Parts: sequence; C-alpha cells; structure tokens
Amino acid sequence: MFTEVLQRLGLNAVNSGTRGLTSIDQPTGSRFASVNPATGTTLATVVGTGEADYEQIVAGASRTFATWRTWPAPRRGEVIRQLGQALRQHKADLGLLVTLETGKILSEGEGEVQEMIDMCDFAVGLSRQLHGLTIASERSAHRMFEQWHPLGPVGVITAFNFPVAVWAWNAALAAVCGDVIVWKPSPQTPLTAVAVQKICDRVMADNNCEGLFNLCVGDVSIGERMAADRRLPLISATGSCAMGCRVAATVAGRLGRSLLELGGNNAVIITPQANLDLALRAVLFSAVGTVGQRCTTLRRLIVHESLADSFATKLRQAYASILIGDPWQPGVLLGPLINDRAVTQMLAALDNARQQGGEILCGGRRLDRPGFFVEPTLVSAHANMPIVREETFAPILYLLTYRDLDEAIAIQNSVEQGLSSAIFTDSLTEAETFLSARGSDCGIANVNIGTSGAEIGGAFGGEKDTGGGREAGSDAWKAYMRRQTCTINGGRELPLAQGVRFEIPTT
Ligand code: UN1
Repeated sequence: MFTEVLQRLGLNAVNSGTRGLTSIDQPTGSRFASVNPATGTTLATVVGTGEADYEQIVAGASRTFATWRTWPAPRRGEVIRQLGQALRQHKADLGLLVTLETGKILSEGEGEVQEMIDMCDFAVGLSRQLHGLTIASERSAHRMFEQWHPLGPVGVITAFNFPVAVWAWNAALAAVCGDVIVWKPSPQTPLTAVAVQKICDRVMADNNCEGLFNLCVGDVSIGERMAADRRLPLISATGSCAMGCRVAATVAGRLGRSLLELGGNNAVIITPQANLDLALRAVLFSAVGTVGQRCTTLRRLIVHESLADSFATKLRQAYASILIGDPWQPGVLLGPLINDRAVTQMLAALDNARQQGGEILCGGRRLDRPGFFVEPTLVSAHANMPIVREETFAPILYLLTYRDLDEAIAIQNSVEQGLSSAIFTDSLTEAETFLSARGSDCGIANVNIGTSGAEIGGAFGGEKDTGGGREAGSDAWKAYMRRQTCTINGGRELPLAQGVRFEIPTT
C-alpha cells in the first residue's frame, strides 16, 4: 500500500533532493534517509544538495527572478491556482506521505495538505490585491503613493513538524508577490519535500515558469549558506529559538531581512467561569495533537485553584482513553515522536521536572515497541520551575494553578516565548482583560479555543523569542515585497517639503 503511494507521487527508492531551474541529474550532496517514525524503517533515500549544486540553484533563481517579476501579478496568481488544483488531486496521497514521514495521524496529515490548498486559494485572491496607499501630499499639484515590488529570490527554511504547510505559507505568497523560492526542508522530512517539488515541476512546466520553485535538501550547512547569501534578500525560517538566533545574526550581518517563526511555550488559562467540557476537548487537541510537536502545542495549563484537582482528574481519564498506535490507522490519536533523539529529550525533560519538584500525574514512559512512541504526560508543576519555561517538543503538559486573573496572566506572560495563548471563560470581562493591552503578550490570543490549529487567514507568528515574524494571512505578504514611496509633481512649480526655500539667486 505504501509503495503504491510513493509511486503515484513519482518517488523512487533514491530521489534527487536538488530541483529547480537547473537539471542536476546527479546531485552531489550527502544522503538523507526518510524514516517512518512509527516503524523505524526507511521509506526512501534522498540525495542532498552539494556545494556546486547549491550555487547553480541560487544563480538560476536570480535569473528566473529577472523574468518572473515582470509577469502581471494576476498571471502569477493563475500559476498558484493551478498549484492548488494539483494539490487537491494529490491530497490523499500527499497527506498519507506526511503521516508516513512525520508520524502525525492521517487526519492531521491531510489537514496539512488542506492548509497548503487554502494558502494557494488565499494567494490567488491576493494576486489581485497587492494594494498600496495613496497619501495626501503637502505640496500643491503633487501626488504621493506607495507601490509594492517583488523582492527577489527568497530562502525558505522549514521544520519537520509541518513539512509542507509552512512551505506553502511562504511559497504561495512569495510567488504571487513576484519572488522566486529556494526551499531548504528539514533533513528529517526530505521525501514530502521532493513530492511537493515534483508537483510544482509539472505546474511550472505547464506554465513556462521553470525555476520558480527550487529545492535544496541539506543539513544545517545549506541553511547557513542561505543565511549568508546576499542573493537571497529574505530568509524565512521556522524552527528552534537557537536556530533562529543564528539565522537572524547572519542575515543581519549582511543587512538582509529575516522572517522568523520560532519556539512557543503556549498556555491556556481556565477560569471558574469556563465551560469545562469545551476546555477539556480543546486542551486535549492542543496538548496531545501532533504528539506535542507543534510550535503552537499547549505546554502550560494554568487552572484556577478551585478547579485544579477536579480538572486534573478529568484530564487523566481523557489521557487514559487516547489510542496510541500507527498513525495511519483509524481511531489512533497519538502516533510516534519524530525520532529517537526526541524521545530521549522528552525523558530528560521529565527527569528534570521531577528533580525540580514536579509530580508526574500520568504517562511519562516510552512504549516498548518499534518506532518512537511515548505516553502523553501530565505533570503537576510550578510556573517558576526552569523546565516549565523551556520548550520540549513532546506531549508534556505542565499543570499550574492561580488565584486571580492578574496572576494567571502574569504566569502566562512570564516565559521568553510569545507565540500562542488562550483563555477559557464565559465572562466577557475576563475575556476582554485577557485580550487587552495588559493581557496576553503573544502573537495569537484565543478565547474558548485551544492554542493550536490556527486558520491561514490570520497572520501567524509570535513575539519575544518566537521571533516576531508573521506568515500566511492578513498582510503578511508585505514581508515578501519591497515598498516604494513615489511622489509625482504634476505642476509647473517646484515647492520643497517642510517649506524649505532653496532659490537659485537671479543675477
Ligand atoms: C508550526 O507548528 O510550526 O496553528 C505551525 C497551528 C498550525 C500551524 C503550526 N496551523 O497549529
């Protein structure tokens, strides 16, 4: 069954991870195994991008940009419309491949492909709405306006946990904005990247825009080259805070732009005014979904002290009922972690939690079976324990208590990351306080919705150590363009701004 899926997506036992304008038949980089984390077996191998291959890709991307930027934006949108159609046709296969390579359950694998399709639809509409402002000039017969031009080839570095959706956030927008895309996927998930690139290859060939989408499979060294490469005016990077710091410093060193979507340490506050059934379902999805490997995963549950014991009991019951198993099987809600290292990191975090005074309420063990399976884990903890302030990419939920809403908000805001946050309450006053300027300090703040599973229509990203970038919806497209302020003098005089006089003396 799995072999047929790979075949339908045009994948072989060994695949080239270098694709784009150049036809590099024999890439020279090292080999990356695509491993099914549910079994530990290799699905296929991808040959990475060598130094010379990289050079060809980026030089080609610069050449393609010179023509792609001249296409009218709605025509660029038509290419993305066709990409969305091609993704629709391959949704089931690509969704299953995401499941096989990342271990997320099938519904989430397909949801990720849906997120790509939604992004394409959004970008098609946007291709007719790259609006600039008209601005009132202080000078008579003058007109000021802003226009937005394509920026250049952009580098997109993505993480394993959303191996294709986050690429689409960037690539669909960048393409309609007139940019060319050079993508470095996570070396953990090279196969979905090759599959998506092959779909792109067909759409590009049909539209005579080969070289618009480019792929460089590689490890951190390719990412470092991209960050230092002046031919890539924007680097969009998703991953850990440590990775983001390195990328940001290198890109800033050449005065380039970076768009960062880094770690989260997301919290939900549950007040005595909350609908607890709603809260329980939301907490489960946000804390356990994707095996706790979303940047939006719920990591800290801040419950009013009057509810803490009863809610913990309900959560333990719910955790016990979760079916763990092969992520492609119906009914399974929890697949494996991405690799052995992730399991080790989770167990180390739990050791730290115990040493720092935490108590494991349920879960905490690795399962005795092939692959990288763990139990979803609840830990009773305190907000100031160092481990609670760290992001561990695993299904660990720390339970914290509070007395009044100000304290809950202070706990919520006390960590260095600032991605996603939520409150469960039916009190308008509590909800509005949470959303006010003295409320959540995160880029995403929800009421009666969990921290994860954002729609693409909003701008996605966070503050503080999350990096400050915004991707996907709203006006996130502006990051992929350069703004030009234009002033036209339609008169016969030359008045200067601010009333400055600079007359040439008449002799
Ligand atoms: C990520 O984990 O990097 O809001 C992105 C969500 C998804 C995106 C997560 N739409 O959970």
